[in-house]
Amino acid sequence: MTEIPKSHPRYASLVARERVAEGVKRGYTSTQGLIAQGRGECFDYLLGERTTPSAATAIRAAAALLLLAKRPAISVNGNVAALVPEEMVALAKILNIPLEVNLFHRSEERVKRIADLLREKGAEEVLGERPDASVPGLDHARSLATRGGIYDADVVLIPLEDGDRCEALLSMGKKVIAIDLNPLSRTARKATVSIVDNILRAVPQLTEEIRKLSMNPKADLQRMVQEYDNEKALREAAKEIQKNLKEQFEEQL
Ligand code: PTJ
Repeated sequence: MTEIPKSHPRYASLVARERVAEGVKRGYTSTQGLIAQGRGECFDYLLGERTTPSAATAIRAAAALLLLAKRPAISVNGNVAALVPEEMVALAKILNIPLEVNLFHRSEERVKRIADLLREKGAEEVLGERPDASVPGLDHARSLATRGGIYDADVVLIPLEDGDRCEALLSMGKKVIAIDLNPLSRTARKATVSIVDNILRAVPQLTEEIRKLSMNPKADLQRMVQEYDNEKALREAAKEIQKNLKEQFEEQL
């Protein structure tokens, strides 16, 4: 990987870019994943590259939803594997559930490489190499699912994807948590809880929030989920973008 000096003003963003480029070289990430990263970077810039108050609220609601779930599941694609493999393993561990590799640009080789990477990072169980079920209504590889994993889950975390799987999972009666920097994406707009934040910041905070809330009474968690309004959170994210842009330009005038 290219050495990025810590003093570089765009250090975090450049390191993330290097990780995704390295993911392509090592065969975890699709070449299309580079474009997805670019789109994410752009929205992160507009949001001010920080966890906004509305994203923090969404992270809390997502933590409560995952703690209340009977069978939560976590989906991992090529970008997620390149950016936060250890952090996804830590999240799966605190929830005591497997990770499931699910790819849009699926190749068996890439699924295996990602599963091996997650195992190398300490994952106890990785699903997705032998899918045995299919999410109805989808005619692409993302429909592939595993019984005991995404297929039977009541709550599914789907980071970094924009498409029709969110709706298909909702149609199966599941609740869906998205992590997506683009508040306008189809997935963000349809999900039960959309965390509009960079996955690099969101996943460690989600794990920490789960740890903090794990001793809370069930009624408290239920209240947090009930009080959460995804449409409102997305409106807030759009307002944060407007506010940030305004401040940036006012400073320069
Ligand atoms: O590995 P595969 O084959 O499953 O493919 C993965 C990609 C990401 C290429 C595929 O799912 C795809 O094409 O996704 P989209 O439609 O580009 O959607 C990705 C979404 O993630 C976009 O809305 C981006 O804004 C968002 N995004 C990108 N990078 C980040 C992000 N959100 C949070 N954190 C990021 N670092």
